[in-house]
Amino acid sequence: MHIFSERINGMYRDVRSAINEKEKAAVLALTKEQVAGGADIMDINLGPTKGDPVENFVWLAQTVAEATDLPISLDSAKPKMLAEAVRRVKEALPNTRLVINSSTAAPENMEQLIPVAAETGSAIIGLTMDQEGVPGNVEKRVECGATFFMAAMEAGIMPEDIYLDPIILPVNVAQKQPMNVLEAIRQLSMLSDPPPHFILGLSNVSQQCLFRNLLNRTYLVMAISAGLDAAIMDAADKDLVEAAVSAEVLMEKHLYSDDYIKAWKMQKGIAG
Ligand code: THG
Repeated sequence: MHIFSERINGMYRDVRSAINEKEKAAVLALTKEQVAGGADIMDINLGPTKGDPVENFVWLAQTVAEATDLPISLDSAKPKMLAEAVRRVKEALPNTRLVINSSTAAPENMEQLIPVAAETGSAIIGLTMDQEGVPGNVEKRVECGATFFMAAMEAGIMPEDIYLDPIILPVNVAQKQPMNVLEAIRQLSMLSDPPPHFILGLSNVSQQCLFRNLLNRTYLVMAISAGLDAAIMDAADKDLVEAAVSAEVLMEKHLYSDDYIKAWKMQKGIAG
């Protein structure tokens, strides 16, 4: 399971004010907390912050890199700015692995971002949508996922550096989507051997709902059983992380031992 930390996101008020004021302390503390919880990759998203977004990305990535050597995922829906930010962050942190989050399968979007992934040796996330928006059905998700995967492979990016994201939306506005997303993962898993990775912005599923943690945790386990092997999620949510590890033990992805949670932590080099 590749745990992408969702927490360094300007959508959260503490992170937003840290970026706006260029105050490192909150970002350093949150990064350490996410790493201690089991994060593998630090996703960073500016949210609605002030100032030059490229400069903000460089500042935020450098700050996160003061607290950890983990890979950093640059998260933005603005492809031109994101391409520039990835190049600049790579210059500033040449030894840090980067993930581009994300491209869609729209041609102009892929043209801006896939070459930057190839150039900077970065992994890349492809959303299974195009210029027409998020598909309402499984077929269109699968078609967009296949289009993105082929384009990335043609640019020389290896399957292990490609993540497909079938896009989960809040269950309270689109209740058919959670199952459509799982079916898209199952179908896209058959695309190639080895397959790409499958990722979701997990907390989207429970936005504006009661029982957020319970919905996140339940859906994560369902998605892992369909083939999900990465998620943007709160690594400080212990019950969530432990549910993911348990699901993977039950799928024989980790060897069972009586204290399998502790074994998993030791393997990752985190305390507990
Ligand atoms: N796919 C990909 N990237 C993504 C998403 C995705 N990046 C952004 C998002 N979706 C994943 N990250 C988050 C981060 C936070 C929340 C949801 C998804 C979240 N935040 C609280 C909220 O909105 O209620 C903030 C509450 C607060 O202000 O404290 O839920 O799908 N590739």
